[in-house]
Order: sequence, then structure tokens, then C-alpha cells
Amino acid sequence: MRTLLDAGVNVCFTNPGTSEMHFVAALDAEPGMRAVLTLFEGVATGAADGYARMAGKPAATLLHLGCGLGNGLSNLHNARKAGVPVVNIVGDHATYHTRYDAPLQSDIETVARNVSTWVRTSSSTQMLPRDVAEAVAVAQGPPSQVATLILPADVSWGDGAVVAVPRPLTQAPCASDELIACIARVLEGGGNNALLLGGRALREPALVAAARIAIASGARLLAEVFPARLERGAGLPFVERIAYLPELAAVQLAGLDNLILVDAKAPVPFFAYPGKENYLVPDGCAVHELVTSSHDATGSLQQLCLRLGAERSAPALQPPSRPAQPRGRLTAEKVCKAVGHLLPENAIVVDEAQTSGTTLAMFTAGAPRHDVLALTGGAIGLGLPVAVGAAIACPRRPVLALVGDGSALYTIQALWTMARERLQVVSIIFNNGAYAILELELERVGALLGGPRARAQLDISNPALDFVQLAQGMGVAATRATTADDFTTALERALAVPGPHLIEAVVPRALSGLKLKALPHLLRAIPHLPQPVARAIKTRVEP
Ligand SMILES: Cc1ncc(C[n+]2csc(CCOP(=O)(O)OP(=O)(O)O)c2C)c(N)n1
Repeated sequence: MRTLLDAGVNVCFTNPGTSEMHFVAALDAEPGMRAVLTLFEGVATGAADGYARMAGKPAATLLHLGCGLGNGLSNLHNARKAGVPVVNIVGDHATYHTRYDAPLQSDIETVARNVSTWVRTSSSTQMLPRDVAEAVAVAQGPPSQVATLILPADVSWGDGAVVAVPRPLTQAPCASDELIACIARVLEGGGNNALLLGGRALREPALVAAARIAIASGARLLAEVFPARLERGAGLPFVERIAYLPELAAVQLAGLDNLILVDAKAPVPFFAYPGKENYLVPDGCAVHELVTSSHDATGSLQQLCLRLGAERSAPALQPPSRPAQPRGRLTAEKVCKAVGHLLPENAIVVDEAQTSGTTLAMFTAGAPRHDVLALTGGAIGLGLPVAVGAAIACPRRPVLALVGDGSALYTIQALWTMARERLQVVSIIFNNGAYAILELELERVGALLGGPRARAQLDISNPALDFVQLAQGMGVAATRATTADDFTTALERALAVPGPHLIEAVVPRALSGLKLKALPHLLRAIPHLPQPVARAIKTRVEP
């Protein structure tokens, strides 16, 4: 534990069992370690992800053998896709106990490997501190990643360990001069070009450099679909996020000559659909990679900016604007509007709103500056845990978690940790009684036979879920809103009164019966769409 602290890891999200009792006992000797109990491992791992996205350094998790790690896997998958550092400490049986295949015995390394670039079972107490220092160093990267240290109980309780010196941080290299010169030539060559920004390229210094490059070269700025952390709002450069629906993404990318990847992957749809395109880069578009997640994206963009002589140009910045207060019966769109109407300065917005959040980007584009943390790996159940971690990393910043009812129920226990730690989180749950996005997907995959028995698998309205009671049962103050006025009042109160709050927003399904005809409505969620693209969409989907 002291090695962890010396290496800067001072938060640990825990769900311990017998094998981890010595680690737990050590907490009293090390007051510098903040241990945060969670009631399910998916909350611990998602919280470690949210913490790392905001703190820029790893938290530890403390998990119970293969089963505990397995419970946390889904959010470790999201953390891996977010490219954030996490150090898992997974207790194991004493080395001499494993041969009996005791009830909790399992192959922990196999479970860990799926999400962890680095996996090690510590073999002796003497080696343990060195292993810990290595785990932290590997997690920090570059690239940042998930490292899993398996800690047998006898290695944990043995004597003879000496605190290890932390490894020095490794500086990520910039792109080579040749590559920067080559990409500068591509941009100077003109044509229809775009920079696709991901990972750390979505923070302010990188965004400012990219916006200068855009001004100098005429290139557009795009962001990956689900960013780990996007800094946006009034006074920051605006980036257009690639849409989730491939039909919309294809329109955004149509006609590109060059796509320059900056810590992002070439865009593909989440899924392949029968008879549809499964690679979104248009034919004839050349893809260039400026940097990967192992590089310094900000430094490389700044050098590219210099190369183009654009370092002094004024980047285009988002002007402030807020939507009016919504009125009348509550809808998902009005919830997003109210959030844009009230969003406080420096908020952290966790977006797992699914279909209900389609207009969130549009209504918050000109709100005071804020960070958006998205569902990087598509594995739902991330929103509430990530909000826990973000609130612990940034205790003075308000956190708003917008979460679909289906998604919320994967890791609803996060509410209890919010209450116990008195975290400044407002959880907004969209109760639409459905896995609405899957209704859309049912049609999109061409499963045309979907009848009542199929649709029943996507309906979560019977019995009706009562999020107010669920929250209150876990110590979180909660209200239900059915009108836009109720919602706005509840949000104002939740933002003003310290501690966690939950607002259950009872809303109709946002995209129910969505047909291609409805896509222009969705496209309003991509503000500042360049005119030619907007026209192309209209002609394509509104014949
Ligand atoms: C771990 C995991 N399990 C299942 C899914 C499949 N899935 C994607 S969206 C979804 C339902 C989301 O429902 P909700 O949060 O209520 O949002 P809505 O679709 O109603 O807008 C499910 C089950 C997934 N993406 N990840």
C-alpha cells in the first residue's frame, strides 16, 4: 500500500473478501489511502475509470478473486477502450491452497487478460512491492491501460517486503518531424479534409491547436463517437462528434479526400448490418495517422500548427448560448433542454442517456464549459459508477449523470456509494420503460419478424420501475418529474443542495418508430453541421 501511495495511487475502489483482508487491515496504518467501498465490482471498476478520466492518474481497485474480477469486467472493458490507467489488485487463495480447487478457485489470469495489457501473479512477499511499482508504471503508460496484479493471500500476509521506489513517469513522444511535414503537405494540398480527434486530443490545449489548424487549412474537426473525455462549451473550440447511427456518420464523412487520425481509430459502425456498409471511411478517402494513444497528441498538434504557420491564428470558439426553459409535459428532449438551460460552470456530464440523450449535445453546445464522459466501450452500466469516480477525482465540480433506465439498473448500487461518500452527483434517470435503442436495432438488423414475444424482451415497464424508491432505499434524495417545470425545479434544487440527488424523468420513448424519415431530427443533435452536409442529409433522407 505504501508503494502504491508513493507512486501517487491514493484512491482504491473496493469490494473485498477473505483473501483481501490483509490489504483491508493495512488501511488503518495508511490514512493517505482513500478506500471507497462499492457494493458491486462493476461499480468499483467503473468508478476507477471515471476517476482516471478526470484525475489523469490511476486509482486502484480491490477485487475478490476471479469471480469478483469477472463481475467488474464490463466496466474494465469500457476503461480499456477509454485508454485510461487502472490498477486492479485481485486477491487470490494462498499459493499452497490452489491445488485443492477450493470453491472460489478459478483461473484469474484468464479473466484478467481480456481487459488487461499487463497481468502478474505476485510470487513472493519480497517481490510484491516491485510488482506493484511495475503495475502502476505500466498502467500510466504511455499508452495508459489496465494492469492487473493478482495477490495471493500468503504473499499478502507474509513478511519481508520493502517499499519499492516508484518508476519515473515516461514522457509520450511526439510524432516524427517527417510525419508532421508529410501531414502538413496533405493539408496544404487542399481538398475536403478532416482531423478525427480522440483520446487526449479532445482536451483544451489540443483542441485549440486543432482549431488553429482548421482555420489555416480549411480542414473540419471531428470527434470520435464516444469520447472518454471531451472538453466543450462556451469559449472552447467546437468539434462535431461522429454520429452513432452509421447512416448519419456516412453523411458526415461523405466526400472526404483525407482523414487525419489524431489518437483515434478509423471510423466503423458499432455493428455490421446485413447488406450495409461496415466501414465508414468513404471510398477514395486517404487515411493518415498523426498519432496513436502512445504519443503526445497535444504536442504533435502544436507542432503541426507551427509547421502550417497557424500558431498565432485565432481559433474559432463556441459562443455562449443557452436554450430557453422548457415547458409542458416532460419528454427526453425537454430534459436535455433543461440541462442546457441550467448547466453550471465546470460541470462534468456523464452521458449514458442512450436514445433519450440524442439532443443533449445540441442543447449544451453553448453552455458554460464542461467535460463530457461517454460510453467508450458500449458496455452499458457505466454511467453511475463513472460519476462516482469523477466526483471523487473532482470534489469541487458538479457531476451530472444522464442515464437510461435500462443502463442504470446494471450498476444501480453506485447510488449507495454516492450517499456514503456524500458525492456531489445529480443522477438523472430517463424512465421510458424500455430498452428503446434495441427496438430500433431490431429493425436495423433486418429481423423483420420481431413480434410481441421478441418485443417483450425489450420492454422493462412491467412491473414498473420506481427509481425514487430505489434511490431512497440507498440513502439518496430523489424526486420524480413528469412535467418540464417539475424537472427544472428539481434540477435547480439538486444543484443547489449538497450531496447526491436522483431525478427520475418519466418520458416517452425518444426514437420510437424511428424511420429514416426521422433522421433530420436526430441530426439537429449535431450542431453547426456545415451547410453542404446538412443539404446532403436532407436530400438523402427526405426524398
Ligand atoms: C453490458 C451490455 N449488456 C447489454 C447491452 C445491450 N444493450 C445496449 S443498449 C441496451 C438498452 C439500453 O436501455 P436504456 O438505458 O433504458 O436506454 P434506451 O435504449 O431506452 O434509450 C442494451 C440492453 C450492452 N450494450 N452492454
